[in-house]
Amino acid sequence: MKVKEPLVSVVMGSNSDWNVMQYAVAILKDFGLPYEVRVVSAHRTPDEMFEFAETASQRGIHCIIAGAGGAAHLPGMIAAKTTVPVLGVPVNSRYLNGLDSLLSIVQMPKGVPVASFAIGEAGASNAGLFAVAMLANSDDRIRNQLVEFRKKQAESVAAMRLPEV
Ligand code: RP5
Repeated sequence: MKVKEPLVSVVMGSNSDWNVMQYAVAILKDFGLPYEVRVVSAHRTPDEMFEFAETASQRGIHCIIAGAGGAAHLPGMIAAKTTVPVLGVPVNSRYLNGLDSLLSIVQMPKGVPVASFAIGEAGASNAGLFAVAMLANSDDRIRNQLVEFRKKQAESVAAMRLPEV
């Protein structure tokens, strides 16, 4: 889905992050939230990253979901250049399985926060749901959708059956 006025921005340091970040996008899509998706690299395209972060607020972006792997400085650097809330998703890295990404994102020094999520698919999906929850505060339609989503999850657990022992 591509719309003119996105409320949520999903950014990632490389197209290799898409395997994980697609789960955030899937949630935004399911809830019908207007979003945009792009690749912005903190170390390879720093000027574009600054421009993106500096203009996010005036473009009406309510929150930014930023995924990165390795020395995952993208969420923190974006947060340094905007007051729009940044939700950081640690992407599984090639050698340290995303532990490096997690620590890079979660260990922001005091003063410039980044909300940190779990490594990989769960983190990306939950970042999407967190964005939904933020927007639900001021939109009854979204809030009702979120309540329904939680209800369906609860029903799926209630319907779970275990093998006979
Ligand atoms: C980071 O480096 C990206 O977020 C990605 O997770 C990682 C590897 O990037 P590629 O070498 O796959 O482009 O900037």
